Amino acid sequence: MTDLESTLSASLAAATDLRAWDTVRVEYLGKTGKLTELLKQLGKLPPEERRARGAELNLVKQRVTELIDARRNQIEAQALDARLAAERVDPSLPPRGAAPDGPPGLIHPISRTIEEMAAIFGAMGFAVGEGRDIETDWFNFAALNIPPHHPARADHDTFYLPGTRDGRPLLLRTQTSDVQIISMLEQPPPLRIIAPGRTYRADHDATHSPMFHQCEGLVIDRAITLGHLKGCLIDFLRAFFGISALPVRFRASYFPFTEPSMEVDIGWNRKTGELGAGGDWLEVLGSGMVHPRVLANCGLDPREWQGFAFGMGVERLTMLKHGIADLRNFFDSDPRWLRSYGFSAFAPPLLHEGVAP
Ligand code: 2U9
Repeated sequence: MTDLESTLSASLAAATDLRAWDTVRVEYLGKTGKLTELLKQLGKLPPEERRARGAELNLVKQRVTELIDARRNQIEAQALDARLAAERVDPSLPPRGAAPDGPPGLIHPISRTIEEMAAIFGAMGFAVGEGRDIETDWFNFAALNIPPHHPARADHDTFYLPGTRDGRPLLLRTQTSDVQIISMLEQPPPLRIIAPGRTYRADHDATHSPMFHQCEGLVIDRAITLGHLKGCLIDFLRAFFGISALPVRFRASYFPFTEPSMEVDIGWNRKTGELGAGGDWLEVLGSGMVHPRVLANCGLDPREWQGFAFGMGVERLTMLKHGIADLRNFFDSDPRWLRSYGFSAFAPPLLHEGVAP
């Protein structure tokens, strides 16, 4: 090791942050740095000495660069360790202001259902997408082939907001379909996404809340058929309700954004409310093959790409799964209710048995 390298090592050891490190780097490798100056001297040597000295200095330069780079990595790693130690989060701590021996916080059943949906569809290769609660009428209606005079567009059903974006009226989204529209516009197919999130409709009674949650889904690929739709939703419903032989029925319906469209029912017993058997049918979600006009609106050629879509109400599925009778409970923020219907943050894994690989 040359003298230059030993003094460099000492200076680097003394540099404990990136600013000090950079000063040392410039002192050696900068335009007028120690090593740069030595290299400049080469030209003044007689040709026969220049070769040997040049080779020697190149090796020194290589080692100096290695020492300097290694110290940078070390400083960065130490800084990261310090940050990780300082920012450690202990999720088992009671919330600030709560009695230290008070009850722990619980996961709201709506959040839990969304996590379960993400886990089940995630196992089938779906990603979770996010959109915007405030949308324009193009993303919420026009792109979805919902015509200008469709009743859903009326302001007694939809919350319109003052102002415009891109010259189009603003509203609170009535479905999470903006997520799929954005994905189709921004990402090349194939696509598999679910879109859980808040939605809004001008409706308020025992079974309707002006803000509620939906989870929609979309698959776009070549040669996607109704068979894929049925297999996917049957697997989802059986996994979600944890009933491996849950009867599932597809019933023809109509939505402007899918053709054909189908409502999906599960078997239950109307008298006892028990799911899975009993000879009665209960509607749980809507679905269909994406309308060619919706694909074209998002820049996809319907002769090349097909897909299926579905939509479900998160509150409704949560009420059915856990026997919750009144929708309003979800939004009352009553800790006594949450203590009996909430989920521990440390609850066991989200996946039920029986999700198709
Ligand atoms: C794109 C194309 C098609 C999503 C779909 C439904 C059927 C449906 C309701 C269920 C209960 C909403 O919460 S609810 O009131 N939804 O019946 N939704 S197909 O179709 C799409 C979505 C995005 C681009």
